[in-house]
Amino acid sequence: MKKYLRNLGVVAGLSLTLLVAGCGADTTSGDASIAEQLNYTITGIDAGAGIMAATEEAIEAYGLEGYNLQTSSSAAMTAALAAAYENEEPIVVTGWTPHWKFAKYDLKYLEDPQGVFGEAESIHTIVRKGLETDHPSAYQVLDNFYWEQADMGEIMVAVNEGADPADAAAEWVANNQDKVSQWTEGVAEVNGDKLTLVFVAWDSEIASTHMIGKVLEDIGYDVELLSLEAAGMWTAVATGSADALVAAWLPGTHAVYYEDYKEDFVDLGVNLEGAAIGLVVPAYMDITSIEDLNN
Ligand code: PBE
Repeated sequence: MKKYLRNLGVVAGLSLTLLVAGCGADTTSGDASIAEQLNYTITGIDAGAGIMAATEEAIEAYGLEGYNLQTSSSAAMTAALAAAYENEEPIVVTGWTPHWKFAKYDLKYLEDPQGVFGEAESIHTIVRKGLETDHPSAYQVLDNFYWEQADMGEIMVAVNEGADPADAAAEWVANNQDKVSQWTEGVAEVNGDKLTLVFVAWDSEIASTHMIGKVLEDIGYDVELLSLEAAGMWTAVATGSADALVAAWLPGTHAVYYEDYKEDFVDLGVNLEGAAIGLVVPAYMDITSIEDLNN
């Protein structure tokens, strides 16, 4: 009987500890290290994204070996961010700009003193060889396409608020005929020629691909938008099974894909400037640098 009581005491003590540990999963907790608070987890996205390879490099470079980079998807990452943010819980995600999350939440990039995530990036338009001869109108529009972060942001925010990407893109095109007409000016209309645009379901690329697809439709193309993994997207254009992508993050994020295929596509240059990738945390977290993840 005595022994039984003692065991009960141990169990009660244990559950109390568990309870306390459970409560400790927020940033105000006293003793848990940053790594413990984060459960040694970096919330990632799809495996083929350049930012995932960069994060693996960062784990190595900053000695974060205990951490696990979780592979998921853009949608799962933003869902995890939303849930943590709502409860002011610690979280670190693979993040990038442009992205609607910075408009919706108060977030910060962790400093990257070793420069693993590189400097500012540009997003390029890449087309298959032969597109200029086969579909000169599409080639010209894709070559002319250039917009600003705020433009892409309008579509991304609308989609995040529940709009269908095609509807949000069409609305942006309707409201921005001054810009769109600069891309289409003097371009001959076509009559139902088929075009395939490939992209990855990253929020930024969902926005840009639907937008340019709508512009091409408006000059008469029959446009198919195909969502693939990152490697598949690059392969499709390099092998000519797709016509174009507007989702090439350079010079860093997609360097591996670019190098692999650089003889096999045409780079039409920048369509958006000032993009960036890195590790992102809510502003309420009391850390400033990737190095602090070791604390
Ligand atoms: N991203 C968005 C991609 C490129 C566009 C940053 C998630 C990547 O990491 O490959």
